[in-house]
Amino acid sequence: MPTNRRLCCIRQHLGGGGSGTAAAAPATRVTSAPPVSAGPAAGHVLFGGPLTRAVMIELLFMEAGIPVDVRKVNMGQQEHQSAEYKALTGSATGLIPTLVTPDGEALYETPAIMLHLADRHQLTELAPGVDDPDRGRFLSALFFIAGELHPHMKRHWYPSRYVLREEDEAAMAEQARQAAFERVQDIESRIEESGGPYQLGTRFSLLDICLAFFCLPGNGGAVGVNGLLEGSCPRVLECVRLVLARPRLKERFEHYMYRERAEFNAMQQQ
Ligand SMILES: N[C@@H](CCC(=O)N[C@@H](CS)C(=O)NCC(=O)O)C(=O)O
Repeated sequence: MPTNRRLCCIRQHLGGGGSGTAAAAPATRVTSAPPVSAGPAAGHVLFGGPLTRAVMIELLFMEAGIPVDVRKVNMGQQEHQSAEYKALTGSATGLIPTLVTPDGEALYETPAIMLHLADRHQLTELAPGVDDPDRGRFLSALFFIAGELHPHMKRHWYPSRYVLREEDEAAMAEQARQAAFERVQDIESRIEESGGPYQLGTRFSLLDICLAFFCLPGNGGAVGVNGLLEGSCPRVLECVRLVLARPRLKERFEHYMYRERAEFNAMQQQ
């Protein structure tokens, strides 16, 4: 669909083009139903849902204190594959998340969205600006997570997509987990080089939110399970612990880790 038509379509779904920000809105407003269509929005609208990486973007909004309207897409019921969601996001693959900006632009790819928000809102404490000496290694680390760590996690979570025979699925999942683990070991070395405790040394950044998401304790099938990181990646684990304890993020992380699975399951009953 040509961009202009798509923007038009998104505006229609959101009840207007919107401009400016929703200053009076609470920092995060979660809409549960109806998920994909739904209501006017003047600020950012994040199409996410339980157990998706949209939470990383939500956490960035929270850390920055910027309001966002989160709309839940029911992934278990394949809502991300619906014509409505695909039209809304202008994507044939229907991946989650999509961020619709106040200008009606539909943005995709989680790290790109996070970087864009940081640049646009000058959140230089979360992402070093273009003139900052830390920018180069920040970008390397961000692209490493997006291009190296994440694809292996996806292989681990969806092994059936990568094998021809069902009996190879378990081996594929394990091989992918090992490959992801090697990437996390690289991150461990880089934290050590930087002096820690974060990926940019003493400087917390959005990189650490991304790392925490992939290395959360008990994050269904992530590299943290089965003790792979314990004993071998103490710096990564310490970084994750610090991120989880951040006052603005703590509650959302806890919800993600301990209650979101139940929420995901409940949505399947609807
Ligand atoms: N590279 C994309 C990946 C998006 C992605 O894989 N999202 C998952 C949910 S966390 C999804 O849509 N899964 C459904 C599927 O792959 O069919 C990003 O970083 O945003």
